Amino acid sequence: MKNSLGLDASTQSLSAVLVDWTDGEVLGSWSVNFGADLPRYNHPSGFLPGGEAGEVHANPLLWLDALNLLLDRMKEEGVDFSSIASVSGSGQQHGSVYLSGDFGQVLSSLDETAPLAGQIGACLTRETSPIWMDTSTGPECREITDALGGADEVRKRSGSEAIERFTGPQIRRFYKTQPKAYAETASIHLVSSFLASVLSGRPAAIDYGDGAGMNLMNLAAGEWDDALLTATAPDLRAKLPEVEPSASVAGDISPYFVKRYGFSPKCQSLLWSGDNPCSLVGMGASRAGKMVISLGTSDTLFAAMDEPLTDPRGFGHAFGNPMGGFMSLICFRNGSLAREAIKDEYGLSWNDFGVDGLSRTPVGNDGRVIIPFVGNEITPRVDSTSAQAPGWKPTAEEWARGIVEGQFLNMKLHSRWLGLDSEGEILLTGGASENDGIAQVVADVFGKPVRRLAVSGSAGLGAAIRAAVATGADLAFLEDKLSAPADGRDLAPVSEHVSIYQDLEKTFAEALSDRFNIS
Ligand code: ADP
Ligand code: XUL
Repeated sequence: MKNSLGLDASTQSLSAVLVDWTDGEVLGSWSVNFGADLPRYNHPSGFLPGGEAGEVHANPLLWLDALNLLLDRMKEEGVDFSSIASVSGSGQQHGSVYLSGDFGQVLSSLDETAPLAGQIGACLTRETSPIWMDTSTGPECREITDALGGADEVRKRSGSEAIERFTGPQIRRFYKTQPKAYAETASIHLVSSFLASVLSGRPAAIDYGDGAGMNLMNLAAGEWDDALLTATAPDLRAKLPEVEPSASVAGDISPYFVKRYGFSPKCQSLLWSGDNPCSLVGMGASRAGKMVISLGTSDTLFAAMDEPLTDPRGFGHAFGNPMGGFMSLICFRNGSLAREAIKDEYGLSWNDFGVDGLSRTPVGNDGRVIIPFVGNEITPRVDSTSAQAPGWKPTAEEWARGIVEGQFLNMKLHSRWLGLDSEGEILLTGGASENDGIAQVVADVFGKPVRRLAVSGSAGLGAAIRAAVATGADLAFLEDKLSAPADGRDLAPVSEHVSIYQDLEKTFAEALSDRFNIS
């Protein structure tokens, strides 16, 4: 057995990448899109539309049906599951799944002739899962902060201030709004540990990478933090899985997958981690010194760190690095979905955001900026219902340029605390990184060369690499082979554009401050 499988349960899709770790080759990749492939769930962008008061939820049964569908498709294509020595995964961060005391028993006696959702569904004590886009927990964040004696204390312990989308505040809101269902909940999993449990046939631990995105783990100790647990909800310790290093094996793969798909009973099922921590590994950036920007549903910027540096302004985070040490993470909620909203509203295509499309407008839109928050933003934390072009009526083409420029000016402004200015280059990944026009704006705004990898799907790849390393493969060899930049796809910053954006950063900061009274 010389292969490892990486699964990526992201916001909009579930993907798989199969890697041969002796040769360092990708053997294939597969994907199920939640909106297009499972329309009966009515999750066109991976979550239930129409949530109120900032709520954004998804149905966890969708993720289980997607897992069956993905593996069914791979089987139909003749994938030899018995060649897989180890499997791990990457989950969208912060989302939580609420389960009854039957979960363990149900997992250990799954009937391989039936889909997972029908069997595990009976264990849910909360029908839907709040996901990372949920901004409904402002009051709960304030309560947790007050109980700890201030934002600095929460940040010192957990690596982040109390954050709306983080799991702890979400759990508190559930406890406050549905106390009976909370009391009936025996265990609370992250998306990552929920799916790791399903694959292992027993409840799995939460790893340091994803566990740090809960406002419940003490980052320095790598353990649940009693003061944070107490401030969040009663009896919470008993409802949480253990927290363990990311490289831990959860167990042999569940007999369900052995019998239904032909996995070897010896296949090792590893803990999963969050999508950003896995992407750090997949991008070959798990050692300090490389900065990654991911343009997925959210836009994120992250880098490995030896020490857990925290953001004094409270927007960025310190998480566990799955390969040891820590990582920084800044997340922008208005990522791909904001670009898509502008594309749809102004009748544009992705080509209009490409090199040719953007060449129809001057770099920097003649010194004018767009505030790119189509919906609520988390970095900075502002409520907004539409993007803004202060004092100006942009054309459709100016909107395309302005939204992208605004997004990366905002990203640059809010990543200064990391002190990464001297880092040599940016590693770019995620769906929108394929677009050369958008990637060039990244290079020009940051004034750094941009490199993209030959393999797409860095989170799934990172999960496959983590699984391979846990069964003896060499990390440096795999990074060298699998996380190699694609030939001819590097982009250099254009110096005239760099100086335009240096000036525009100030204009953008002023526009933000005028509109929202923040810097
Ligand atoms: P996630 O992993 O968060 O589910 P992906 O990294 O797969 O997301 O990125 C999906 C997004 O990529 C889509 O929502 C879409 O907006 C964006 N995308 C895909 N192709 C392009 C393109 N050519 N130009 C810009 N954005 C694109
Ligand atoms: C990170 C975050 C998102 C999700 C979904 O803090 O909220 O990036 O992990 O990708």
